[in-house]
Amino acid sequence: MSRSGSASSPYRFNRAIVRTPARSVIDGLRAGDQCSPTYDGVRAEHQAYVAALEAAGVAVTILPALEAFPDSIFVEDPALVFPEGAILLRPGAPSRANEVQEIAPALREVFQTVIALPSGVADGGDVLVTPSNLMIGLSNRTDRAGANALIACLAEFGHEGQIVETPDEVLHFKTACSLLDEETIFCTPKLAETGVFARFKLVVTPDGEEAAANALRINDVVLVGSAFSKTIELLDRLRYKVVPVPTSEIGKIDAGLSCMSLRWRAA
Ligand code: CIR
Repeated sequence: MSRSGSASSPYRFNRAIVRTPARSVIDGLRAGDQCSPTYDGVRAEHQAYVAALEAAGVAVTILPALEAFPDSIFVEDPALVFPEGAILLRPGAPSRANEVQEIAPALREVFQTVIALPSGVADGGDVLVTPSNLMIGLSNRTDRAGANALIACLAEFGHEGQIVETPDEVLHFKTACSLLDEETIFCTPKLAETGVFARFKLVVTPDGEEAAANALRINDVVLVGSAFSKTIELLDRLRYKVVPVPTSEIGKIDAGLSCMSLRWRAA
């Protein structure tokens, strides 16, 4: 397969939804004891991200900030979207559960079919869309009940789900991996060692740059955190068109590049 991808490829997008960060983003969840990001820093990173999506050919809908939900900038987690419709998820962090009601009206405006996960918990950050199926990582945010319920929801859209394990000490499955093209995954050495990506070619994150694994392929480019110079050099050498985007502030609250948008290809 070429590095550009076919029309139905999982990274050909022309629409995206994002949400403006709230001032409360400084209180966003984090697993470690990292210091808080600044609001201005997150806002600047968010603006750079939206500009990168637009430059990649995506029309971006920007939803208003939600002060009551510090992590609501991470719209990837409460829903999954496809050209055929959307699935409202059940985020695993209690403080994020009601983000679903907040994003639902925006999804109902653009998708004729919107279904809701009936049980369990599941975050969009645990779902990696590949050309052949959707890999669903079990994590602290996605349990087996949620993953099984999600597989049933995916079937309604004609998609297949596969349950996999998320390595310990990472928030979401996609914290540790991303799709570079239809046959290549970029992931941490720890995730590579599990063998879960046996059907793919693998590119492994350089030493000390494991956090770069949450890159984002959009159309012809790969967005990569701008602090990850070894990753940028590596992917550049492999002839990907790399677009560095700043992520050091959102990184303090365990986020990366996929988290800040819901993306799909509209007809
Ligand atoms: C959280 O813990 O939920 C947020 N601070 C970060 C969410 C990142 N989302 C993602 O990886 N999909």
